[in-house]
Amino acid sequence: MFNPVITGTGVFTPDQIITNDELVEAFNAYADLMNLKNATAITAGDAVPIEHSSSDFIFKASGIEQRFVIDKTGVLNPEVMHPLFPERADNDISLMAEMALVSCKKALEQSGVTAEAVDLVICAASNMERSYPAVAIEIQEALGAGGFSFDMNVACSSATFGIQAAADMVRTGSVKKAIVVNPEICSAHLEWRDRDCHFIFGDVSTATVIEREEDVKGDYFEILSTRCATQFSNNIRNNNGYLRRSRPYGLEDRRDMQFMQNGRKVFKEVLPMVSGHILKHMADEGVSKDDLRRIWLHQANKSMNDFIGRKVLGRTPEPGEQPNILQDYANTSSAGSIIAFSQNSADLNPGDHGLICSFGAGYSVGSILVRKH
Ligand code: CO8
Repeated sequence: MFNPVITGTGVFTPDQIITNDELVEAFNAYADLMNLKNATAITAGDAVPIEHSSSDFIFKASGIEQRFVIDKTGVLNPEVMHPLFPERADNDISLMAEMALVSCKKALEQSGVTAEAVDLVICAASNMERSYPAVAIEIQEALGAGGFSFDMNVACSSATFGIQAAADMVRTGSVKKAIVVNPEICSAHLEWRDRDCHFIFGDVSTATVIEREEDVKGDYFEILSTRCATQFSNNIRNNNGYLRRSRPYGLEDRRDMQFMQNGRKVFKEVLPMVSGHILKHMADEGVSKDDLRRIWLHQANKSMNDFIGRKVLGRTPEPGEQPNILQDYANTSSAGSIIAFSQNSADLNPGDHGLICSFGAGYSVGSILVRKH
């Protein structure tokens, strides 16, 4: 058996930003356009007008101030309301692999590992841009890595579930150096025309290098323990899939072909599940709240994170104990807790404990207990 450790992380951030004000302006223009189009039906009481969105609501309800996206022109065009990506030939690198590559190279550079030495690539994300061949295998090829690769989807928990899978394989010796990469193009499966959720997501890619402790020379985090749990729920769902052509609705632009959620229920049901999961994980590993120097949580909602932080620590977390990045990135699905970890872990001292935790659709929750070496 070998001790699995994290030696590097990398973040690819798109260069386009949509602020809440820009987003709301575009949404409200879309709402006005649709209400004008449906004026007769609205007046007759056969249709309800689309209500305006508001930056104040978005910030108060979520803590989000802006999001990074691959393409803002389509999203902000009231006649389009989704990103527009140029088509790529099968021989060109795919969009997910292109983003993934940037984050992988940064993570490898931090860990001092060459791409050729990697013998496992897991592409763990909320959606894959195609069914097969696996995006992970394309990333492996583009990186020049060896070994084997596969795709994995556990929605927002994909990164932690991927890290558990990689850590277990490093521990048992079936692989030596793994990279878990999370290219999240959330803008393509968000319904930008729905004011209840149009502000929630952004695009990003994160990557984490996991290897054997005995092979490492620089700084690293020991992976002390990992834990994953799932419990079926329809409260976060997307019905798009390969059976679509065989259904009566075919290519119809139906609401359930994009991200859907019952946000209030998610909020209420996921909070006890996550805080209970973390407390049990810590208790089983003999790590007390006073041992925990930092918590890197999934980045969906500031109030949710504040609540979990208070439950886990038994008090309001001090600034920096539970860093949020959602104000800048919004919810980036599985990548959120890894961005928080990547950007807020360099200052930890040897012996300090921390916990990475993600949660979301499924429901799913994954936690990784780490110790700075
Ligand atoms: N502007 C103004 N008013 C609004 C807006 C808006 N944009 N949206 C809603 N309102 C109104 C509502 O109509 C409602 O009005 P009323 O009280 O008159 O009925 C009022 O504001 C309050 O609305 P809500 O009750 O919906 O507001 P909440 O306070 O519950 O906040 C949130 C909404 C922010 C969505 C909150 O419920 C939340 O964060 N819930 C948890 C969400 C969560 O964590 N989800 C996890 C999903 S991520 C995941 O698992 C990955 C999935 C795969 C990735 C998909 C990528 C696209």
